Amino acid sequence: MSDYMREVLSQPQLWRRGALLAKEQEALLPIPGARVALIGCGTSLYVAETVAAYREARGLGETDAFSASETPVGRHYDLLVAITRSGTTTEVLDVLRSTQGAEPQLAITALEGGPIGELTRDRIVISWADERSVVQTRFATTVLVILLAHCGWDVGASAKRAELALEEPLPDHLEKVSQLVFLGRGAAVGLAREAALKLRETVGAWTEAYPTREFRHGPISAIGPHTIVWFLDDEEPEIDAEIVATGAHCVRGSGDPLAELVRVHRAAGWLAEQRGVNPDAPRFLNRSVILD
Ligand code: F1P
Repeated sequence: MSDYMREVLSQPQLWRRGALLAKEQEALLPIPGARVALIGCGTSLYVAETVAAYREARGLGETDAFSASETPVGRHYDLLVAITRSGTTTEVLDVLRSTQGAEPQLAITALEGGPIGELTRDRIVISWADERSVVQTRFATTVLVILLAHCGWDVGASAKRAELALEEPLPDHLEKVSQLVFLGRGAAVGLAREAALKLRETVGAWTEAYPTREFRHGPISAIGPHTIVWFLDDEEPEIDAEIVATGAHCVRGSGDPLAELVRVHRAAGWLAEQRGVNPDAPRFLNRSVILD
């Protein structure tokens, strides 16, 4: 079995540990009402987007998410949360360096020490969720559950649902389609983007992701029998008929977007196997992007 698949399968168990850690580390996590910015690159950016949408929807305070490289200069937040598995990503370290002293910072990482350890005082280090894979799954979703649990997400229910997602049949037509489009609303938008990234990283698939209501505003023109449109949540069921009318295949899962992401992780592993691709050796991708 690939490292990638082994790590995918370990998620529900790690999520339960993550939910406990959220309680233990409560003092480091954003207090209600605080203005918070979350930053990251790649997978970590989509984790940031998901948490930002959920926290704000729960009325816990203004929450922004930025790609580390595009973090606006000169804004003030009560807390800057940097998410980075490797703890070495240049753009993330640059933001931490340039905002040091201006606002409190929290790093969530898998790395003990290293550059991130030198730069930040407050850290949540989850080396037990680290991965051998270049492609992130369980580190990212464990960070997600720590931050979502802190905002009231029922992680126990998602972990149970994810256990089923590890067994459930994968969607039909997976092997035949050439385009996969992921949709969702609210917190599921970031998860849809993460789902799309996973299939690009593992099998180089043509994937896209949008907020569900955005999909009618152009992207729907490009789909047809060659497409699976896969919803991470159960919102907006009335759009399904419009999708089916194009000839595309519509997939909806349990409605729990975190658990559905796990089904997407499995789909990526399965597709890799079908196509003879090694998910542990993604094309042109490194564990961390370190710029000169
Ligand atoms: C983020 C990242 C991942 C990507 C790949 C390379 O790194 O860009 O999103 O999937 O694994 O690294 P990090 O800052 O979270 O270590």
